[in-house]
Amino acid sequence: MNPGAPGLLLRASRSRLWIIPMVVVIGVMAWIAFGPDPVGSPIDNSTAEIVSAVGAFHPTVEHSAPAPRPAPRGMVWIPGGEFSMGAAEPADPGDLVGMQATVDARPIHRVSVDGFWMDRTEVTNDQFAAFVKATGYVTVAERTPSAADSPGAPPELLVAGSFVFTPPDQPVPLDNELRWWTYVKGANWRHPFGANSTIERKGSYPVVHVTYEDAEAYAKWAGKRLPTEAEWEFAARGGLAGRLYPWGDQFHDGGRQVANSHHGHFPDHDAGHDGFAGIAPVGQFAPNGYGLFDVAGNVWEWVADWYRPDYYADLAAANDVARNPRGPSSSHDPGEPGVAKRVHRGGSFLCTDQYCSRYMVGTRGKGDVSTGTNHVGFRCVL
Ligand SMILES: [Ca+2]
Repeated sequence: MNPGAPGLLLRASRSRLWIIPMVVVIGVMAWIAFGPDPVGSPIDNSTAEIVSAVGAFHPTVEHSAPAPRPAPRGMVWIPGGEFSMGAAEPADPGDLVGMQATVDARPIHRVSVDGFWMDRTEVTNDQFAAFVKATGYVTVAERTPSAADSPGAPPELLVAGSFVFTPPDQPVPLDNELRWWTYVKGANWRHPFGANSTIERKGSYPVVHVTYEDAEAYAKWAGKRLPTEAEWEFAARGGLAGRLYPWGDQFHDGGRQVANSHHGHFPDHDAGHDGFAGIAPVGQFAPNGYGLFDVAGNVWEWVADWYRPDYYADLAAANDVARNPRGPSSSHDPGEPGVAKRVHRGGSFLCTDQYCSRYMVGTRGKGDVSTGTNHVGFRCVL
């Protein structure tokens, strides 16, 4: 999934929780998982060759057709158009944990998407509650994993729950995410920190602990769908081209707080300098050029594309301009082969330049489709 997000274990399905004791093995595997993608674009110490491998940004050219009417409630019109997709900065082969853009976001390539409506904010607890009330839907985290789905798992681990960020009380090495992620019995969208927690008076917070299946079910009920990765990035860039963030090139914009990220020392101390230690209600920071809130930080967002680190390279090789790309036909993460993953976008309240600066608009995350956490949510398009 995402650095600063639950890692290899969290990316592993809930059905494989029995590997929790394999901390040493997982630590080694996590190191592999966060290492340079073996299938990604080549990185060379020569500047010229780096530029060649990474590609270059060109201006965004929006479609000129006006927005259809009427506007759906809570959504904004994204005009679509042609843009440069991906991330260039920096080309650091020593970046092993995703502090910067990783090679799976390269090369920068030209993409065209049609216009669409997009939720202004991430789906909130109130919105998700309305869906559950209307349908009786039970999320994956609320279901007890079956022994059949979890071969070899000890019975005591076959309990409904989800992964919760649990900061250690002192600085820890960043080579093993199990130091700050814990599988908590009873954690789910209604109880983000476990059975004794609540979302009372948190109706405007983004819903979390949703798997891909949960997000899709909500979208279908709402008459919407999840965005493709290309739609998400076009929208998040807000009409700008080649900027590091949805608002420009500086994360700390003259002291103005721009997004909910992790301040202080990761993972043990979130100083909350942006006003929020942990998750924030939606819409607390300025929107981007298209009127979208929180496309950087707060919670990661599921998008529809399967994850492959080599997808951008394949797409660029086959198209001068890729039109409405929908992702690869199947998932493959060399760090965890065999685990079905979809792409996550936007970073979360745990992103920090000390560990995972994936609030950068062109960067990518990934997650096991059957795993939700308390920093992954979604928004819909139409
Ligand atoms: Ca924060």
